[in-house]
Amino acid sequence: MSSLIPTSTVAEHADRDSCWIIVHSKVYDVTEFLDEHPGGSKIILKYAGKDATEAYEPIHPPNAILDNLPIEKHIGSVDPNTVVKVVKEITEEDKRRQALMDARPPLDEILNLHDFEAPKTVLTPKAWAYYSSASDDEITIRENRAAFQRVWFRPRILRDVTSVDWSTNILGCKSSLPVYISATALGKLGHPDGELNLTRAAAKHGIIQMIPTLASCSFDEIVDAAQPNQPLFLQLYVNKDREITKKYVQHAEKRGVRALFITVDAPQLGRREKDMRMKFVDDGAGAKVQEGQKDVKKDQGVARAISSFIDPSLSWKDIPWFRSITNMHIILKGVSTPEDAVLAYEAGCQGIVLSNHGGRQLDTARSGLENLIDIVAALKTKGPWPNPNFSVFVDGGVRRASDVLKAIALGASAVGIGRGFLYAFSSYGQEGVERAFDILRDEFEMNMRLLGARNIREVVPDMVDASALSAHAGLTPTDNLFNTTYQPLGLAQFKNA
Ligand code: 173
Repeated sequence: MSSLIPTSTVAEHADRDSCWIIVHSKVYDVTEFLDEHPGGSKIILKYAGKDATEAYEPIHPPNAILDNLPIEKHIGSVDPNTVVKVVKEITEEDKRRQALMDARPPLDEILNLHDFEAPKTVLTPKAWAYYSSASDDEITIRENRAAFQRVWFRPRILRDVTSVDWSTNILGCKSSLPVYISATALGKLGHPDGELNLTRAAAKHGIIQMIPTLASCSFDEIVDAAQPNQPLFLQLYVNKDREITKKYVQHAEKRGVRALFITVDAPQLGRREKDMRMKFVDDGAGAKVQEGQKDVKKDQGVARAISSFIDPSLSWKDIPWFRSITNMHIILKGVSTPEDAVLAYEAGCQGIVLSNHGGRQLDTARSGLENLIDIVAALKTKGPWPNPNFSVFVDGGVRRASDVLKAIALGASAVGIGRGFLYAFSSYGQEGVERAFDILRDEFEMNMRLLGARNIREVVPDMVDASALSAHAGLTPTDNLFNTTYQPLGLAQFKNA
């Protein structure tokens, strides 16, 4: 074993000519990486010769260094007891956020999933920009909500709805709601416990969590926090190095993950301008441009900065390879057309998620809800319906049990919610997520009674009128709660504004 490096030695490498940093007691020589760093060199240089763990952790997946820094630059370890934590100075912004945190609405006054966005300002501006942003003009993220409002209920009456049951089965796993937690990256941007808030809340409430490839917590930390036999799914970004992907997938299967959701709508990440602008402000990038530096990656935002490993060459030809490396269910996440839905079915997948990635990828892509109609019609021509071997999920814009019931009536097996739960734990930790589940449960009870459906199987196509769903122009009532929480895009900022 190599000997420990004194922190005084690390401190000698504290500038652009020789820059070492400490992360989780490991020492890295990042001198040559400085100009490669997607977040710019300035932020690394701030920690040159020092411990950067606190700044690193919330915005990097756990293996970011392993994936990006050649092994010979991993210099060694320091004795954790000797590391002087760089005490982050408390800024005015931190104080403002703490005051807001103290004044958050009490949890029992949070009555719906939109309410979790009311305290959005407790998030750092960077977190809010990353989580809330969507691509280009953010038309699709808003359409995801609006689409639900173009479907109307046709409730049935006098059906003895004394007892109603909204539990279901998702890919062979019991679920207390017809809802699963969809994958969202970088949970520690919102809360120090990151994705573990979801894992713990899901365990208590019988909900299934989809673990993101780019979680802030490591895959094993999340699985370790789960209860024995707690069902978990895995969202997969496919690495250009297929050996890495193979190892990751097989490890997940060994650890009991039940289904693999391969993201297929992100060969390149969308331009999320709120996120990109935040980067501009944070790094003082405007000033750097004036200094004549050409650090082209600095305006890419958090997500783009960490997504360069994703393989844009992924194709239908790869599906048999996935089948050959795992026995988990394979679901394609991000399908939008009947053509691709049928190809997925014929390729032997076990399901698809009709998703536009929360409006973060191709802007003006249609909503998953709207696509559901044509896709179900196409699948009906190919096999039994409902098909016990092929599930159709929808995500995007779901905030209410009524939204979920509309998707189920139109043929979805279950529905994914990403941001709703992300905001719940960002503002209130695990308790927030549990509150979100309770709220949904209440909404399911009421809506199913009023709809005349005693269980999920009784939520049928005749219970909705979707005739307006494909009308993209026309009057849709204003969704007041969503409009209050929705933050409009801003224009370019003047310097020193
Ligand atoms: O939507 C996203 O932000 C996302 O999927 C992602 C992809 C790569 C890196 C980080 C997040």
